[in-house]
Amino acid sequence: MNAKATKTQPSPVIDKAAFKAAVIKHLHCTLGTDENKANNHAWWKATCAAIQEQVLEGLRKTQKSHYLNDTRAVHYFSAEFLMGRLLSNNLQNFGLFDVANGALKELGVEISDILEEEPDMALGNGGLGRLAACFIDSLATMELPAIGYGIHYEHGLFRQEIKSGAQIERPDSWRHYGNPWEICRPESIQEVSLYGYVETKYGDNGRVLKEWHPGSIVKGVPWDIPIVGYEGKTVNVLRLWQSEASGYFNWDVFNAGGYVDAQRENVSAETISKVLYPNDETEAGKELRLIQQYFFCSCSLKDIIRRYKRAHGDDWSRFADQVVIQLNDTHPAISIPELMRILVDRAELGWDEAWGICTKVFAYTNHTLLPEALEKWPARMIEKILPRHLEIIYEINHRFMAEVDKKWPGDNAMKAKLSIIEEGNEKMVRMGHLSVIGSFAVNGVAEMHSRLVKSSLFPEFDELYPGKLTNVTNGITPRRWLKACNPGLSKLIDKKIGEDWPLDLDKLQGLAKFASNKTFQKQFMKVKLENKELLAEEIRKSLDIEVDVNAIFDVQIKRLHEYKRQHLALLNIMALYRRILENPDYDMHPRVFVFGAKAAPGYKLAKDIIYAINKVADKINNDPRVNNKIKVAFLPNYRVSLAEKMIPAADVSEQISTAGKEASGTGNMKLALNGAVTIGTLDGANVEIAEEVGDDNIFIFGLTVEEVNELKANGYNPHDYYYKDPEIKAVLDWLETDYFTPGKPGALVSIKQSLLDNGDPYMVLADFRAYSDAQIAVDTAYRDKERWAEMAIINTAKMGKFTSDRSIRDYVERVWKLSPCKIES
Ligand code: BZD
Repeated sequence: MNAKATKTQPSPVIDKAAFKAAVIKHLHCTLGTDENKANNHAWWKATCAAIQEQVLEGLRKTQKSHYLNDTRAVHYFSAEFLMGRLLSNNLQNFGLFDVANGALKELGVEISDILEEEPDMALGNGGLGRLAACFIDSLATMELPAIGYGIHYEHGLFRQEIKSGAQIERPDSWRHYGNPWEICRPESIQEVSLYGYVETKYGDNGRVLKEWHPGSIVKGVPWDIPIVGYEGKTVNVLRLWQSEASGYFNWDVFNAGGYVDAQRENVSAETISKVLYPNDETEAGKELRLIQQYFFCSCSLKDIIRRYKRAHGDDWSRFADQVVIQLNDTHPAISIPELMRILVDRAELGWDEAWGICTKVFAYTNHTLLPEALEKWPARMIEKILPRHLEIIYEINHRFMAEVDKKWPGDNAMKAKLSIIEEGNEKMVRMGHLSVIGSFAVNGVAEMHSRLVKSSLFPEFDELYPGKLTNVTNGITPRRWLKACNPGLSKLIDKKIGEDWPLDLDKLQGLAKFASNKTFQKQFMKVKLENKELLAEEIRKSLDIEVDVNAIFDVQIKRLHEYKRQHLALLNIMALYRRILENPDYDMHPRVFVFGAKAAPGYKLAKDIIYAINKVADKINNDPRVNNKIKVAFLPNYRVSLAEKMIPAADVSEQISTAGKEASGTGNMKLALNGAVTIGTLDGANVEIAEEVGDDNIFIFGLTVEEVNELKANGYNPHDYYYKDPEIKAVLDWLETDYFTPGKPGALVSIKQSLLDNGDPYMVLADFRAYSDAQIAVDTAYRDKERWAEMAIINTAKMGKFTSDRSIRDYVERVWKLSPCKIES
């Protein structure tokens, strides 16, 4: 099987004149305006409508080919898809970007202006959601039959405003003026049951039958977003479910008594898909969140089964041959008991047959080891919302406990450890255990992470199910994250090595031999400089800060979390500032520290860190003594479309998480691909990036996982570092004064407290000196312009491994066993 796509630049399906005519037609007939009246928003919509004609044609052909070939397909279940904008991507993938650009120019419209009109589809928090978006791009590009299933949130991740330095959350209304890409499919509405009770009956042959009498039923309305593969041949679908009231109310349940109060507490149908939960890496345990999960899983499974039955009727024997479902973390894990319910209670299959199917259908990806992020639901909550599912979970667990007993006879501690049910004050259902038990494959997202999944998260499962736990290192789509976002560099690469690298990223290797070529270095760094000029303009517009484009652009973009250690970067900035104040001749190359980060609204310390970065920025940016050696820019509302502007302009990529905490990271790959040099710890995929680029082209510092564990085991005391290192002490003490927050002493003290009184859980102080020294090494390296250019080029050249096409190829070979399907025209 060769799922690796091969060809080069897509050839345009229509020419400039035809595209121009299509835009005008839609301006007139779809939007009811004309060339004289149209504003940028109308031009944007008309352009989308023009390309959507091609998109829908591709979609129809793809669906027909998949149907006629009765293809096995992967169903990517994810509560999040962080899609960003689609217009530029769709134009690129059809090879129509230049055509559209030319057509719009003739109409007096700048394409860059209208691209800015598109609201981001921010239906995700961060890496996990963006990974899903990159994966569906690769799946379509590689002509693999695939559907993404998720939730049609009315409000995506909140919009971040910064007021007096602090994060304010505002609602995101991405569909407020209509979304030109999505297609509503009322013909495929599904119904989802909630609440109620389970009745036990006995069938003719004494078989126990369970009937769930739901308390309420909601409708799931599917919205399809076409996903255009590069070259525009396969157009797959992302199907997102929106909840609606069905009008069903079970008077039976109501009259059964005792339900009056319970019903009053029930969530209303429309709220289910109202808003994306903004917490990453913490589990909130909210009822609505569980309902969201069940809602989209149940709709999606029913949709899959409907499609399967159309081809195979009631013959379940081929279901697992046709269907594989990838669970993006445990958020869709409730699918496992839901499929069991459908098979056992509805299709009336025996338990063993049903379980046999189930465990051939599901595969699970783990994205975190952080204990607070591992999902657990109170059994009582599941019982209230999904009473039948709790019974099924107990039955799965009962049978699993028998397996455990066979392997470790009489070992009750082992049973308690591996059980799906965590006993305690309140019984909890461990969704990770359920996912491992109910899946045929489990993967981590980078070599090191997968090793830790095996050795510290699920070691006994690895023993019990040898070969089930595996690795698939994450990847990113080079179409969005180089070709589209960095046209200058893309064109330079095209000229140097040809145009087929977006489909075969290993081709970038071909740049390595030019890494020491002075002319190529100049060309490469000229593109970088132009990208820095664009970002400088963005910083000026957004923050009214002037930055020097000859400074080092040092970029840290990711969710704000203690383990990602934005505060380590902040402490170093403060230390540099202090060095300059103590010695005005302190020798450093000017540097602009650029941040982008959202904090979960309830994560106090994360918000305090944002506030601190902004307050320190205010002070430093306006202090003439700094003499422009340091600028700090916190760009508000970090999102996909902002990342597309920041990444091409980065010289330095900050990947400084505590070793063992970042499962993979994907921003690290995007930045390196665009020629940024990484300063990072040996964590997540940084390890693999270092392997690819070589030790001379990356700045690795800090404790290793083993050292972190050893230091913890021996009793880590951050005070040791505070008292031994005068600079650490001075910088932490500074946070307690009102130097950065005039008139408000103590406004930044929570950071100091977390690092001293709270034991510095992520070992910021232990890594500070190594980090600060590594930053001096970066500074020195940057001053050697040629050496730096060589490093930057090598970084781009060696990122072939991190295309999401390679990740998908790994999934196809190790997990999904899928074949591509050619689309007949
Ligand atoms: O997943 C991230 C990890 O932190 C990264 O290391 C990794 O690269 C990516 C992709 O594998 N995890 C998340 O992004 N997690 C969430 O966004 C999330 C969302 C809701 C609930 C829990 C976690």
